[in-house]
Amino acid sequence: MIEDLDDLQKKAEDEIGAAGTESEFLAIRTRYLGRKGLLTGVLRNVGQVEPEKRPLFGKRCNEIKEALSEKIEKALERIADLEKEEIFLRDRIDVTLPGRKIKYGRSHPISQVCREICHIFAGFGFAVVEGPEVELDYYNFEALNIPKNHPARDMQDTFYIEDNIVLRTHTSPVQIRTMEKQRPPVRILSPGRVYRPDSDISHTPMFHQIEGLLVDRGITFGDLKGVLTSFVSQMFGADISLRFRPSFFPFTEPSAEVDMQCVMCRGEGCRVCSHSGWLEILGSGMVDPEVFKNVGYDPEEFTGFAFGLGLERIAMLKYGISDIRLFFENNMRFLEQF
Ligand code: 2U9
Repeated sequence: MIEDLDDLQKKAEDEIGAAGTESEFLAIRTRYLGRKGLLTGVLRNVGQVEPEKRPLFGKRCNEIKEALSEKIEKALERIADLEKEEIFLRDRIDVTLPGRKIKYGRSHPISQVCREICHIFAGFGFAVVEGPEVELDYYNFEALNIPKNHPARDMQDTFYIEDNIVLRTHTSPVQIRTMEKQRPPVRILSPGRVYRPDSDISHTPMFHQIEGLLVDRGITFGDLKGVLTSFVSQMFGADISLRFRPSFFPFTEPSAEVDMQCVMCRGEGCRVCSHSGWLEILGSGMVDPEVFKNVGYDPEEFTGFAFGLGLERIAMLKYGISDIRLFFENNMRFLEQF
């Protein structure tokens, strides 16, 4: 029996000597020292050994077990060390290399201008409200007092999805939806994308608008002038003069187009302002009583003003850009300038 143990140890040590990989060592460990291993099996059969030889037999068994175990564990440790070394060599970095420059992103100029305008009007107490870009004819035209035969409703001026459904041509539907849900006072700003089938140096089929609406008791044209004048002086400079030209929109009465002194030539006359000294920047007016009736407000009790401006136009004036299409080409050399 003891001789069998010597053979077993010799065989195991030969196998350990020949093994090289982690899985080979683990297999040897299982084969000899595992729960159903050869050495474990021999120990379990100690009852078959003559009683006087049992202590010696047990001692040998344990010695062999410890010796094999130690050899295998050492080999496994060596393999793990080698693996670590390999990973270290593979993943090591050259800390003396110059760092890679991080490219910072930035907001699109239209987003920057939008945020700036929203910020100025937040100072007057206006809240930002958004709404759907695919709109019902009712919200885009009907509720805004735009009659059935109005040219703006033409296929040439509006993208139709279906008979009754359009891509909104302005953000005014948002104000109608808000007034339907809420009683005055209303003080809202609605920025967003709008769509019109136009395409040239100053028109793109999709562009951005901001519209504002203020409704309360006793609101006058004087309030409109005060708010818009303060807005322009914060946006373009305190010394910029404004002029209000009479105009017409179906949803406001009276209506006015607002021009500011040319920011390029300060009113002297230049190419940008077509030598007039003035730049048109927004449209505005007192909300038409018909619009109030459509949302269930009593026009005898409430008055209000509204205005609308094109963000691309404001950005073009602010930064001296002459072609609107630059905003949509994603040319990095253009965008990096803002
Ligand atoms: C409601 C009532 C009235 C919004 C207004 C304008 C005048 C206007 C243009 C500016 C340049 C459109 O982007 S643009 O082409 N807008 O001139 N917009 S008054 O009036 C409203 C809006 C909502 C309920």
